[in-house]
Amino acid sequence: MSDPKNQKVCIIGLGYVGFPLAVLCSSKGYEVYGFDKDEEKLQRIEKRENIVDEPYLEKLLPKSNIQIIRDEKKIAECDINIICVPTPVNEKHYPDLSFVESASALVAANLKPGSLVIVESTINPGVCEEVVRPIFERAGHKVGQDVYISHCPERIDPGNAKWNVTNIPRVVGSFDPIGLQMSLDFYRSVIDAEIMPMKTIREAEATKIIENSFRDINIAFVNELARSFDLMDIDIVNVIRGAATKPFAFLAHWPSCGVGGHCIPVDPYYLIEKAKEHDFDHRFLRIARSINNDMPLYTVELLQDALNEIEKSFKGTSIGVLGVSYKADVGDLRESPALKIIELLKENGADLQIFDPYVPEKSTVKSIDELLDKSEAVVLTADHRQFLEIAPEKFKENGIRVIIDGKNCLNKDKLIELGIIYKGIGR
Ligand code: SAJ
Repeated sequence: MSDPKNQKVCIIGLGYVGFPLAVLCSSKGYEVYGFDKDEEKLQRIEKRENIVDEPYLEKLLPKSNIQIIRDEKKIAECDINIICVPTPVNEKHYPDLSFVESASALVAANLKPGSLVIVESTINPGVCEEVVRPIFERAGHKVGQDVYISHCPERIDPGNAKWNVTNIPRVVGSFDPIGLQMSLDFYRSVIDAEIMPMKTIREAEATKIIENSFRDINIAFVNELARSFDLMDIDIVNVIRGAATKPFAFLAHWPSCGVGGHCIPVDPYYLIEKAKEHDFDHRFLRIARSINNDMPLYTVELLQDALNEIEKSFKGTSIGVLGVSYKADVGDLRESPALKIIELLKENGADLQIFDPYVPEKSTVKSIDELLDKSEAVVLTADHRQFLEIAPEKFKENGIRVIIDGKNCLNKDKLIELGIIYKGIGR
C-alpha cells in the first residue's frame, strides 16, 4: 500500500477533476503540490475556496493543504504526478491533445527519477503509447525504470451528490507491472471503492471512451424514438417509464433538446477518429452523434410549428429561453444545446429573453418573472430546480401561449388544460 506519509503528489490541472483529487489526497496525508496555468484559480485555491462548488468537499477542505507551485522545477520533488488537463475536441470534432502533450512535457522536463506519472484526462486508446510515452523517452527517461506511466480515466460527474472522487470505482492500466502496482496502491490509499487493474494501458483508455459512448448512443436511441413518436402521437416519456418497469436488460435514457457537456458529446469522437487510423468506420457512433447534434434544430422546428398554429412566426415574437447551461443545476456551458438553440432563434429574427440562474453572463433578464412578463412563447432547455418549481398557472397569467419543453420536465397535462400549446421532445 502506498504510504502517504512520505510521498509527494503533484496534480497538474486543477479543474473539476484535479481540484477534488488534490483535496482528497491532501486530506489523506499526502503532501500535495498543485500546478495550473490559471493564476486566478491558483489564488482562489490559496484562499482555500471550494473552486468547483462541490458540497462534499466542504468537509475535506479543512483537512487539506494544497501547496500551489508556480515554479515547475518543484515538480522534481514529487513521487506521483497526476495529469488532469482538458481534452476537448475542436469545431471539426478532432480531439485536441495539446494540453496532455504540454503537461507531459512539463513533467518530463522536471521528473524525479523513479516517479509515477498518471494521466486521468480522457484520451482515446493508443494516446499513452503514441503521444505520452515518446515525450518521456525523448527527454531521456526509460519507461519502466526512470518513470512509470499509467492511465486512470477520470469519472467525475459534476454536481452528483452521491458519487464523487472519494467513492467512485476506478480502472487503471500501466505499461509495466511495477507502474500498475504503484498506481493501484496509490488509488487504494485514497479512494474507498474498487480499483480495477486492466491488462493493458489501452484497455484503461478504451474503458472510459466506451462508458460515455454507451450513454451517447442510448440517448440517440430515445431521441430518434421521440421524433418518430411525435408523428404517431405517442408519449415517449411514458413509454420509457413503462419499459423501465422491466427489472432487467433495460436502462432508461431520456430524449431532450440535445446532448451537452464535456464528456458525452465529445468522447465518441475520440474513438471515431482513432479507428479511422485503422481504416475502421464507427458508423453507429457517427449516426448517434448526428442524431443528437440535430436535436437543437428539431427543438426550434417544434417551436416554429407551434407558433404557426397561432399564426405567429419567429420574427416579431418575443421568445423566452429558460436555461443556457447543459445540465440541471450547474452553470457549465460546454457543448450546451441551448447555445445552438439561441443561435438558431436569433438567425430567424426572434426577439429573445434569456434567463439561467447559473449563467448570469448569458442572461438578458434578471429573473423568471421578468422573462415570463416579456415573453409570448417559452423554450425550456435546462431542468434547473427553479424552473421545475414554476407553477403552470404562472405561464398562463403571463400570457404565455406556447411552451417547448426541451427537458420534458414540466407538467404537460396541466399546461394543456390551461390552453397553452405544449410540445415536449417526444411528448
Ligand atoms: N442527457 C440526455 N438524456 C439522458 C441523459 C443525459 O439528453 O438520458 C443529456 C443531458 O441533458 C446533458 C448531456 O446529455 O446535456 C450529458 O448529460 P450527463 O448526465 O451524461 O452529464 P455529464 O456530461 O456531466 O456526464 C457525466 C459523465 N461522467 C464522466 O464522464 C466521468 C458521464 O459518464 C456520466 O454518465 C454522467 O455524468 C452521469 O451519469 O451523470
